[in-house]
Amino acid sequence: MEKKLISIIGMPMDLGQGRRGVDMGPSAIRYAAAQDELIRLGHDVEDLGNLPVPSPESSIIENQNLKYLKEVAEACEQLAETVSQVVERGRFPLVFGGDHSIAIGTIAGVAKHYKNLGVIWYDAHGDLNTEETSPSGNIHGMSLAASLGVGHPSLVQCGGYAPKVRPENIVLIGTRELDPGEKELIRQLGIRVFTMHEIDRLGMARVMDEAIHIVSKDTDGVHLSLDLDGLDPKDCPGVGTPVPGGISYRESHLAMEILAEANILTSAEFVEVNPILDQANQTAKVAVALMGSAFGKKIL
Ligand code: NNH
Ligand code: MN
Ligand code: MN
Ligand code: MN
Repeated sequence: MEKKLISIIGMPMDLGQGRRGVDMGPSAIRYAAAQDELIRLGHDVEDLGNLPVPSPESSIIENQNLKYLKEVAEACEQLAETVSQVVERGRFPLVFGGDHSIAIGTIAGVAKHYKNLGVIWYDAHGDLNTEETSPSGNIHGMSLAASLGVGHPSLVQCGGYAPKVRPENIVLIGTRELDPGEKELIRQLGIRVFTMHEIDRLGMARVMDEAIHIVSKDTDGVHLSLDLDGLDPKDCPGVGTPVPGGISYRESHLAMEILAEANILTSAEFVEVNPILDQANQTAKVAVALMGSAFGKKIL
């Protein structure tokens, strides 16, 4: 892989979901030596530090169906601005979460630089809820819907424009838990979903080949949004909403290696690492290992 100019941005967000600790995700990923790993692979890496995100103690829930809406929306606006500046400087935005609500900001910052952005949503969940369909009111379960232009205006309009992505340019990988409203939206929009069933049946190599075909057809950029709960909880215990029967460590490395070979990524985020729920920072270490593969690390 050619040398990439990478800018790390930390987003210590935990307002988009219900459990404390995911705000320490960026520190945990840094502690697992993300920057060193990328530098070892020959890339130019700068770390822009963390953006300020309010804590739950200094915030109030005004709407149980859209918890911390104002705070999440404001923080995502800031992230969008920072990410956009990184792209303008010709660099690759690499965002460390934080819960998955931050994807609203990352994608808002990236998508305005592309005519058609492809998105790979690597996750146990669809994150395709709205305030009407969400069982929890947690915004981390709404971030892909918002990027598609579906949901509350404060989220949908992040960055001042909408939608960010078209349904035909996104793929979900590793899906195994969808709420009824999410299934309906998937059917309505015709989104391609590679559930665990497809991964078991076709194998990860074929799934990635098909996924890459979809996200790179008629697109000029591809964003990887990797929720660590897409992996099996045995490999990644440090996540807020673990779902058994997930993508294995090896399958995930293969997926990242195939992405590196295709060389299509223009931005990425690694989210939902919760060191409080983790075992000896294992989940952050997996995140860094996968980053290595996505950025060109080979065994031989
Ligand atoms: N679908 C559930 C919700 O919307 C859970 C979402 N949790 C996630 N998403 N971790 O990736 O509340
Ligand atoms: Mn998610
Ligand atoms: Mn998830
Ligand atoms: Mn397309």
